[in-house]
Amino acid sequence: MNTATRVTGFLLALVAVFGMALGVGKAVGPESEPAPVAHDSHEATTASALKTDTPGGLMVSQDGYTFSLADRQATPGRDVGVSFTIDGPDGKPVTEYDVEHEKRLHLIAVRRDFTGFQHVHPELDSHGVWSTELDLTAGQWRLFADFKATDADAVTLGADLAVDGDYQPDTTVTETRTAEVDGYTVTLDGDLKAGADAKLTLDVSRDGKPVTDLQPYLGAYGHLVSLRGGDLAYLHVHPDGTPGDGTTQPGPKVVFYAAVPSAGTYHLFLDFRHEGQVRTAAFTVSTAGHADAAVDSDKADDHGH
Ligand SMILES: [Cu+2]
Repeated sequence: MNTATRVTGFLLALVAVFGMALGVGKAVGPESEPAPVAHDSHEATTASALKTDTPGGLMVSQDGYTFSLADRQATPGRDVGVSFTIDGPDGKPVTEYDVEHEKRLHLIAVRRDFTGFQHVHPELDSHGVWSTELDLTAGQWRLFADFKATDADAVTLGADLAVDGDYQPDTTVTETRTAEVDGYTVTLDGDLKAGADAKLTLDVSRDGKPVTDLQPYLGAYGHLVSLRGGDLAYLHVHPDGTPGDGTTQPGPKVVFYAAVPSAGTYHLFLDFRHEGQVRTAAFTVSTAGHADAAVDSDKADDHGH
């Protein structure tokens, strides 16, 4: 049972007790007419007060759309064929999508222990079947389909893919603010804040020299995917500023404003493009203060390091 469910249950119990108290008050009062039943309105108020936006990627089905993998199991390999459909409210595969960030669907694959990450753009056939190839190692993988069906809201659905073989999960969680990839060094500056926008500055250099000619990738100088430690809640963040807007520089710094949903540890993956190739830099950062701090951005500020 998750915290929200527990809290809801507790509040509903309170409402029930409160309702009974009202009933008792009425019963022993001067007028012995039946107590009005107020449960429904109380419950409705309580439920709406508790409703929070669920982060993306936690559900396989949402708003009538279902992420349906052709196979939930795969064998490891460099070019493993993966296909799936997004089934719509009528139960049939969706064939009409809106283009977002230059693509109709973004597929992110991450091994659940964060040791593998890929961001690919599958091909859609006329029957609504998406196909791509992934580089998969043995282990439990989470696939995220980030898309907007035509005439519907954008949504990110998540589905698990089990990849055969023995593997040792990497359970170490180490704060990582400097990433090395193919001779590039990317540093991350800024602190995440629970429930509030935090400015994150990513700085790209190669051989100690700042990279000042980043290339637009999918309409931006970088794409940042944030996955929450523990459940892989998904957040896709775009940089502040657009290539060609007259003020946004092509590096070495790329600025993002990210609002993570709760206190905790987050795994961040930056996709950037330089000299025609897209690379991914991976970071691990916790919200300011302690990872188990209350979900309260003011308190998180007080604990800042
Ligand atoms: Cu994409």
